[in-house]
Formats: sequence, C-alpha cells, structure tokens
Amino acid sequence: MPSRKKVRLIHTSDVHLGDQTGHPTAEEALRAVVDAVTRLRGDMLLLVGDIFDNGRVSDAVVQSFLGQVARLGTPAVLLPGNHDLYDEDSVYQRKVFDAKPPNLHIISETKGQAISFPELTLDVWGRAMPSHTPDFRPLEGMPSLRNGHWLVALAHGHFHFADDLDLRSSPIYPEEVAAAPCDYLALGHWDRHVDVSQGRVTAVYSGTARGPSTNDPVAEVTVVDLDPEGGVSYRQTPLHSAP
Ligand SMILES: [Mn+2]
Repeated sequence: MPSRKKVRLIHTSDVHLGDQTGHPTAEEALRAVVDAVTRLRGDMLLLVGDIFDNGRVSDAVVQSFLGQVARLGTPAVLLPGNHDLYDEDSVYQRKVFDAKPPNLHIISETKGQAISFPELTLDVWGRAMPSHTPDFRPLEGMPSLRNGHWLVALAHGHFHFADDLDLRSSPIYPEEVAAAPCDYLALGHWDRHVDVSQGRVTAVYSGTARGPSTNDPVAEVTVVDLDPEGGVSYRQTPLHSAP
C-alpha cells in the first residue's frame, strides 16, 4: 500500500458560463478560481457541475473555458450537472472538446467512473448525469477502492435533510452520505455553501464562486486538505486576493 500524500483540493461548482443575462459574473468568477488554485497552492481543481449554463452555449464560450483550464498547473476534474447534462446533445460531446487541454478530465460515464491520479495518491469518482430526474442517484455505485489512495467523490444533486420530504431530482440522502466509502464528498447544485457531513464523511456544497453583482463579481471557493495525519478538513476562502 502506498502511503498517502498530503493533497489540497480547490472545490467549486455552479459557475453557469455562457449566460450573460442571468449570470453576468460567471467568466470573471472562473478566472478568479483558476488564479486561486495557484495562489492557494492547490493540487487539483474540482468543478462539480453546472459549469456551463445550458447546452446551447457558443463554441467561443467553451473555448474560453478551455483556455482558463489550460492556465492551471494542476489537473482539473469536471462532473456534468443538470444545466450541462451528459446526454446525446451534451456540450461535452462537441468537437471543440477534441482540443481540450490534457489536464482537463471530464467524468462521462453515467454509471460512474473513477479517475486515478497516482502522483497524488488520489482517486476521483463521480456519475455523469444523463437526465435530472428523481431516478438519478448521484452516489449510486460508488466503489470502495482498495488501492490505498484517497477517494474523493463528486456529486451534483439535492441533499435531503431529515425533514425534507419532497421528491426532488438527483436526490442525495443523509444515510447514503454516511455510508459512502469516500474521504471527501464534493457537492454541487446549490449556490450557497452548506456542510452536510454525516458520520465520518465530510460532505460539502462549495457554493458558487460567483459574487452577487458585477460590482462584487467573485465570492469564495472551498479549500480541502487531505492530510494523512490530520485527516480531512476544509475552509471557505474568499476569491478576492489581497491587493
Ligand atoms: Mn444544478
């Protein structure tokens, strides 16, 4: 068994690129996230769904995104969400992605897929969302990896608190989180940061990196530390760098 290394993840979601009217700060927020990965000495960027606002965004918007990812000195793992589904018409199936930078890893298996990063002693698992329905269970099929690596899971969906009895699409239940074999569950779908950790599993919605207005365009990211001695911890960190 390899000994696990210390790993720092920068976790964000719900950027909504390509919707200038509804999400005018998306591009600036993404740029600030990419800058923050270097500034905060992250080893990997996690993009947990709704990175694009819809499947009709222009190729120019996609190219701009790929250009930002190419600026990173680290791997980036992207999980499609309900606004950027992995279906037949998915933005991620477009030709423009043939020229994606080699550090961008897109989770595209709708039954689940683990991507291994041996240099970080880290495996990242997720299920690409083919349709946003109550039948799609983002955590279903998460494997217990036995290679001694950290296991980080990505999921885009709605966490059900105990008193939340509505039937929602892409549901995530507390008992599923508690039973998940991962060390960290990186969540997306909610614009606000919420900690929904259960039992031994640290589970966090990063919230969006977008700020509330064009005057205040960037918000925060989640900085996650996987430490063989200290365990799993995280902090919310503002994207405004010191002047
Ligand atoms: Mn969503």
